[in-house]
Amino acid sequence: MIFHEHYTGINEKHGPTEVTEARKSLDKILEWQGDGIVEIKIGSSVVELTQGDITQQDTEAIVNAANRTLLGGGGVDGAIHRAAGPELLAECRTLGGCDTGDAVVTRGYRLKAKYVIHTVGPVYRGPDPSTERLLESAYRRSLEVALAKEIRSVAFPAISTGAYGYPLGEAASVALHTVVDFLQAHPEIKLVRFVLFDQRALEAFEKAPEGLIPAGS
Ligand code: AR6
Repeated sequence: MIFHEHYTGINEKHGPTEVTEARKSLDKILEWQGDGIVEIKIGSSVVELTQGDITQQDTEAIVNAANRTLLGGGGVDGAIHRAAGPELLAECRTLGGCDTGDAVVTRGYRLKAKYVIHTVGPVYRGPDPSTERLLESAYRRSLEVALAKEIRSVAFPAISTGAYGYPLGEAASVALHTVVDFLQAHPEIKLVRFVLFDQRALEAFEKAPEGLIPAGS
């Protein structure tokens, strides 16, 4: 029911046509691949859900769950800086930070990914529509930045679900819905891969699309 309420919220915001399209796509999307990857087809694009380490991804860009200083931290942020090498921090120092819900891009240095898109998710302090909008914005701005760089494949971690405390189920629902909406409008991006660090996060993301489809539709 939480998911249904969230879905209704999106409905109010984006209008009925887009939601109907999203519902249709989500309805036939979950495909279980043999190697433990779940695929969701959105037109000619694909959303993948997989368990793993974001620093190892070979997508053109990986997304960093950063903080507003962009000067590093723990979690995904620490892992990405360690894997990319000190040149990444040097470039981040030139950027002057990033607002919550916004995103900026740097090179990937020693990573397989050519680019790192740094976004800042909200700190969770209880259910609040403005917090949810900031999480949506973090995903959407990351994809807008990717589009502007003509990046075609992007890997995301579960933004805000670690140090920032966003509950996994709610975060998964916001993340998937925002990405699906974006890919429907921008088929130039061919692959969005959610790289979930543990089984619990993967399961939350696998459950999210079911919840986005109201019962009986
Ligand atoms: N690959 C994929 N996911 C990971 C990895 C990894 N290598 N490591 C952790 N996770 P967090 P936030 C998962 O805390 O909540 C930093 O200090 C983790 O299990 O990295 O947005 C920043 O500098 C969780 O599900 O990011 C900020 O200060 C998810 O990634 C702050 O933390 C996000 O956890 C941002 O907090």
